[in-house]
Amino acid sequence: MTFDLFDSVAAEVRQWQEPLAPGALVLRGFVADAAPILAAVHAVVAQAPLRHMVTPGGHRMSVTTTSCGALGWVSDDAGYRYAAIDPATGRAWPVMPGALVALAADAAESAGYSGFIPDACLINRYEVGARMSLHQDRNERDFRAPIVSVSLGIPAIFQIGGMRRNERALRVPLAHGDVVVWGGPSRMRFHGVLPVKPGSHPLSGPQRINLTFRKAG
Ligand code: MD6
Ligand code: FE
Repeated sequence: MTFDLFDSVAAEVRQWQEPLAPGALVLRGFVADAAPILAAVHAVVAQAPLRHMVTPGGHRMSVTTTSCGALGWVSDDAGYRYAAIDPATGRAWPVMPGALVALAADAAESAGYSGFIPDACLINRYEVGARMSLHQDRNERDFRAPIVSVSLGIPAIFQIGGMRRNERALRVPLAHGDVVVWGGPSRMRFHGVLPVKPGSHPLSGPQRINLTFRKAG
């Protein structure tokens, strides 16, 4: 007798959904096998390096960022936008690996958003202390598609607020393998990440890796 059946049942019962607001939820433990996802991320980073973007206000962001897919997210003194060419390399962004497209589509489907095909995947690396202040995602052309945000590595506290910056935000602890999806009536909610606390994860070391998938174009 083997424990295969037990293992697969155990893997499934560690996945559950937590509603956050209408159209927004956390898929706990959704990434069942993170190793191929992180391998795909490393392949992208080898072609399009992680770098600190600068906000239009001239502040260097604490996270390092790259992208894959037809469009990548960029920020500089001219503003936030999506671009087909990586300004760091002068080349198109790397093709979005199939494992990432499939993960995003599966997560969206599980959250009730069928037919989600991302054309942009932002990769953010948070080292200890890195954060992202409350903001809305509003540079995408079509707000009907949700945002799918995958957390890997060390934990972080995600904030999700209302449609105005000054509305009180929920604090949602996110662990390795959790996926947050927000769309529909929650698509324009302010959100952010509190400064990441020291920690270590067997697959990522002292880092949090966040993947955000969008339909940007
Ligand atoms: C996160 N990132 O890194 C969430 N939004 O956990 C974002 O919300 C985000 O990285 C807009 C543009 C870039 C981002
Ligand atoms: Fe965002």
